[in-house]
Amino acid sequence: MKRRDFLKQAAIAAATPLALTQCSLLSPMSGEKVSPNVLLIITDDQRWDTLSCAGNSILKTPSLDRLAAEGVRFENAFVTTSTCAPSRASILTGKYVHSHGAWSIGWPIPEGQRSVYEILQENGYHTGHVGKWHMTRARRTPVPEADRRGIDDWRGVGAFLPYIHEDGQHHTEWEMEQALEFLGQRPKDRPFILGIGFQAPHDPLVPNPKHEKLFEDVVIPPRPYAKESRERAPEPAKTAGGLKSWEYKVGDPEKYQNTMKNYYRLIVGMDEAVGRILDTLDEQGLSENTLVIFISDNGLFMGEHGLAGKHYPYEESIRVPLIVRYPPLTKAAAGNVRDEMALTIDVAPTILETIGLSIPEDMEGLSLCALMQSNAAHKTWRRSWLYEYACPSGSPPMEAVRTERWKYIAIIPSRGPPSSCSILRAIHTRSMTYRDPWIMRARWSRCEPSIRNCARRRITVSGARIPTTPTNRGETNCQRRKRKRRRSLNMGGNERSNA
Ligand SMILES: [Ca+2]
Repeated sequence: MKRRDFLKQAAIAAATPLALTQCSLLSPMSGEKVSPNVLLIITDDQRWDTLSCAGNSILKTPSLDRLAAEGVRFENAFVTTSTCAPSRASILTGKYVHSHGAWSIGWPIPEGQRSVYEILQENGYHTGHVGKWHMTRARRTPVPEADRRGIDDWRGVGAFLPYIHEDGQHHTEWEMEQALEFLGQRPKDRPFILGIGFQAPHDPLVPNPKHEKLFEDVVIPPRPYAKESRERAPEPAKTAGGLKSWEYKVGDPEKYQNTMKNYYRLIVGMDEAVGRILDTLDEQGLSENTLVIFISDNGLFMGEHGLAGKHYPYEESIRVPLIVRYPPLTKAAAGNVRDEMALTIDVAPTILETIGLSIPEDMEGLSLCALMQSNAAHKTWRRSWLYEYACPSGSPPMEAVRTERWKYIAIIPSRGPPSSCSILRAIHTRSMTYRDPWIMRARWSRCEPSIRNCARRRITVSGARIPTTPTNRGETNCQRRKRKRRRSLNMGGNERSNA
């Protein structure tokens, strides 16, 4: 067998789902295997740094901290497209946007693409969805049945509802009640998947009145958003729409304080709702056999880079919280924080592998199961990935490639069909053809100069060094990698420079 064929087969074997015996619990009554349930929580526009367990010293998120302590948190989690519907479609299909084809907000998942709900439904699962969907042209309700891809118990909203309902109830509490009702009413003889699309903390920032006094006496530290940084914003973001958004949200210190505090208050409300749902899983005896995944559909700028939205592939916009808990897999690694790059497209493969179903060949994400089970470093995990954006929203089409240390951003000068965003994609996806990371790495090393050259031909290019950020252990990612390397070599002092 040729080395290339051997490596490819080895890679396929590595991607084979775990044996059911590893993932499933045995029923105490019958002794039979019990299929895992799935709870998929997606928040809206939540930055990665808005968890107390991720180092935020102002915002307290005890429920999500608990989930992280009992599961595994990915501190380098990213969206492959930073806007609502395309990102959610990537979460549900396990594919980049150029593959699933839902390029813009309000676009349904195209026919021929399957959501993870549909796959589980075909395998006997009871499926439910609560809250924001957005992969439909319906803004509120009703959502056409054809757009509810694989949902038995629909409690969804097209896109947005007012945060304060006519009866005075806050939308986050309504979403929580719907989730609790689903858990109470589900058929007890079948496994379930429940998706919750919390609208919080998306605009307009209207918190629950009971949280209005929170952070009153706190001054949120200013971010690097001084007026002059507005001048350094990418040219397309200096249009009237971009300026209006920036002025409205963070245009002066008072606006910045109001924006941040209401954003935090909405997250507090969401965290409380998550706590109630986790408690209900406990009460119903479901926690041990339920895979819980918590992620956001994109991050958000709060003035950084002169921006106050998303779309652009800078870290604030693409980096999101990601926590996974499934006790049969994560118990041995509970509380662990992984620094491998995890993506939205990894969610669906992770669900399928946890359940013991085959991952379809055309899914482009990787299952996170291997990273959930131990503290051991994963030597063959992805070292790069592709970012894509081509949504008619006022921001230009963009592509980026992020490696562990660098990012290449191409802002395409003229608006055009998605096919115009093709150069980085063509190079990167060609290198992704092989799941074998060693082959990919070899190809990638040859591709990097090409990407640089392609990118330089575009109108706006930045090759940005990825900033090292303090982790919740008080050390930077760079220091952490060095510590792990020293530990693996068991010989302190091997501090090869990362510069
Ligand atoms: Ca969003």
